[in-house]
Amino acid sequence: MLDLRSGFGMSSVFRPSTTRQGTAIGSYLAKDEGEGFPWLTLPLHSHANPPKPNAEKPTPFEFIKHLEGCHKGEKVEGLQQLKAYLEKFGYLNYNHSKNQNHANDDDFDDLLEAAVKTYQSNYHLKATGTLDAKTLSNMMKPRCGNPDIINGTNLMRGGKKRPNHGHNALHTVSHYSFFQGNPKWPSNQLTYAFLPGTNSDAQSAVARAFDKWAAQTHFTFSRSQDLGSANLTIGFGRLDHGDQNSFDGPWPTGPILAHAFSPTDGRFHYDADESWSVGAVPNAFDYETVALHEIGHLLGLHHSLVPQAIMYSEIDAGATKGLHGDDIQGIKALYNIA
Ligand SMILES: [Ca+2]
Ligand SMILES: [Zn+2]
Ligand SMILES: [Zn+2]
Repeated sequence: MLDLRSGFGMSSVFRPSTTRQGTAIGSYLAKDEGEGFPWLTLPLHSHANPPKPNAEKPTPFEFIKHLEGCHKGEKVEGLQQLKAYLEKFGYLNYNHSKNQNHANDDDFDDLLEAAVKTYQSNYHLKATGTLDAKTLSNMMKPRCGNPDIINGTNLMRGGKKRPNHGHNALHTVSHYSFFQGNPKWPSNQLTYAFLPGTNSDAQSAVARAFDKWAAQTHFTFSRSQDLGSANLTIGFGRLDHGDQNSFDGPWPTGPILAHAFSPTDGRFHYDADESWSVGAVPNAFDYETVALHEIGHLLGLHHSLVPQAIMYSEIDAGATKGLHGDDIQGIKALYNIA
């Protein structure tokens, strides 16, 4: 396990496999209330019933295969894992519902249908509530581990009201978002440091990503050797790495690539199990592209609805991406920069 800097008051004890809303990656939530995201550590075989953690090698979203065409009223093996997926990213929360007992079963109920519709809206898919092929394939895409919805607030706001007009109609519209409560940094001079074991390719890429954000904002970022005092810390983690937001092994089995905490927490972790690259390399993920996204979180941006924005939650393999007008508008709005 990665040796994270000390002094967070974090616990890495095993958490039971209950999920709840409020697992959002945000300083005020993750430190005190966050619980592990258990679904990704479970075997995803749809035939594993009941699931036996670590009993089998996970396969890439095996449960997805059984779900195409599923809709409300059906009971299909694998829906339980789908619920866990949607719960992890904030779309579903049975805890405050009278249907609480449906959290761990394969019933396609009203709550699940509503969650699927919201997910479809956020990703510019037809909001039918039915698990069509496009919806399922979108769920298999590599993405950031931060949830899209925190405590029931759809951070990718506007998604519900936005019909799918195709890609061209969207790129001029701003759809950036902030963390709940709009947390931000009181200082514009931030320091960053790397956790032990961070390779030089990653360090260089992260430095370039900081330069790109600095060029578009009022921030300056300077490298520090002192992990204890740095505002921002960057490193790698694998599976449960002590911050109660476990990674999930390599894509495509584990679609989460990285995550970062909201201001003023400052932590940004790459999933050590992924294939990383400098630049666009097939089936690998570009350090700098992912760093640009996660630094956006460190500064206070949440996910954007604009697919071209760096703050869009999905990050393609074998591709690079830069800052987009939507990202710049977002950071300027958060910090009131003219
Ligand atoms: Ca992963
Ligand atoms: Zn993200
Ligand atoms: Zn982490």
